[in-house]
Parts: sequence; structure tokens; C-alpha cells
Amino acid sequence: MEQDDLEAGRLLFARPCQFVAAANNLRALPEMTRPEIAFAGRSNVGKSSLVNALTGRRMLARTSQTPGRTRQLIFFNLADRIDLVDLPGYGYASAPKADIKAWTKLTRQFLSGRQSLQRVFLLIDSRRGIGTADEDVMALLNKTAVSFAVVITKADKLKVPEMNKLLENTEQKTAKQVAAFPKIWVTSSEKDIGITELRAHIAGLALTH
Ligand SMILES: Nc1nc2c(ncn2[C@@H]2O[C@H](COP(=O)(O)OP(=O)(O)OP(=O)(O)O)[C@@H](O)[C@H]2O)c(=O)[nH]1
Ligand SMILES: [Mg+2]
Repeated sequence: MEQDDLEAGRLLFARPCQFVAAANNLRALPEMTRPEIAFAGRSNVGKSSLVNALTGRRMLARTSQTPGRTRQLIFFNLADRIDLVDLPGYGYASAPKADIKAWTKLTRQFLSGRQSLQRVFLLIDSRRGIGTADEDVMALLNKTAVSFAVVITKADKLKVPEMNKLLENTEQKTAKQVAAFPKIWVTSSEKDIGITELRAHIAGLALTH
């Protein structure tokens, strides 16, 4: 990655990032004023932690050991340039059924019908790899032609050979996805791996609008 891009990422994420809205139904979604990028993935995969790591603010998005922490779509305005959207997780079996259905429906609606949505980051836990629920989400994004990129989280949990195997497997599973961005991002919010690069990539997305 070019030095200029990294610098653009650093500058963008050094600017203010503010809470805009928390939505638990379609009517509560904020107006589409800025381009948006959303963080999607299973419960507990590390979506909120990644938003915090990117923005360098530990407490911006609420994280938790308990899966199912983020129950609404949370919008953050980054530097008046782009909104970061922290989504509720999917695929957490022991959450109350009615709730999970409601989150999934709103999240699905958002992912499939939001014109301002530029890119979805689909987070995959390094210890789990791509599962059935993730494949369902990829199918939805393909169908609705929403561009997505796979982001491996918790990279600190794997040794190099394990990571290489995971990457190979992930590449195989995403190769056939037409809406998938070709590069797979490897990150650790805890150990600050890949965060600088992801910031630069997002700055690139913000610049083109
Ligand atoms: N080792 C390690 N743990 C992480 C990392 N990122 C997140 N975690 C942990 O994973 C757990 C879940 O993190 P969250 O950021 O709340 O996950 P989430 O995807 O927002 O979860 P929901 O909101 O429930 O869907 C927390 O205990 C975090 O500390 C990482 O990079 N490395
Ligand atoms: Mg969360």
C-alpha cells in the first residue's frame, strides 16, 4: 500500500467521529446524507471492536463478551465524510428467537435496500472461518449487488501456518462471489494488526464521493 494512502487514512481517522443514530426499525434510520460503510458479521466476531480500533476510540461502539450486544444499527459520522455503521450480529443461537428475527430482518433490509451504502465489510472470526450464515449473507449481497469485502478478525488468535490455511480457504469461498472485493483484510483490533491498512482503504472509499 502506498505511503500517501496510509497517510490519508491516518488523517481521516484522526478527525472527529460522532454518534449519529441508533435504529431498531426502518423509520428510525437516519437520512441518506453521506456515503456509508457497514460492519456485518456473526455475533461476537468483533464488529464493534473494529469500529473502535479504526477510530482509535475505545468506547465509541459498545463491545461485549456476551454475543448479541449490538442490538440496533448504530451510525457514526466520521469527519462529515462517511458514516460507519455498526450492525447487530447474526447467528447467535441462544438469543431470544423473536429478537433475532427482528434484528435479522432490519439488517437484511438495510443491506439490500440502502442507496448510500458503499461497501459492506463482512467480518469473519479467524478461529471459525466462513460458515453457513456468512454464506447466506454473501448470497444476499450478491443478489442485491452490494459490494462487500471480507475482513478476518482476531488474527492474534492464529499462528502463521493456521492463518495461511484460513486465507486459502477464505479465498476459495469468496472467489465465486461476484460482489466480493478481491482482497481479504486481516485484522486484530486487540493487537493493532491491519488497522492502518483498513483505514487507508476506507479513506479511499470516502475520497471517491
Ligand atoms: N483476541 C481478540 N479478541 C477480540 C478482538 N476483537 C474483538 N475481540 C473480542 O471479541 C468479543 C466480541 O467483540 P465485539 O466487538 O463486541 O463483537 P461484535 O461483533 O460487535 O458482537 P455483537 O455486537 O454481539 O454482534 C469481545 O470480548 C472482544 O474483546 C481481537 O482482535 N482479538
Ligand atoms: Mg457489536
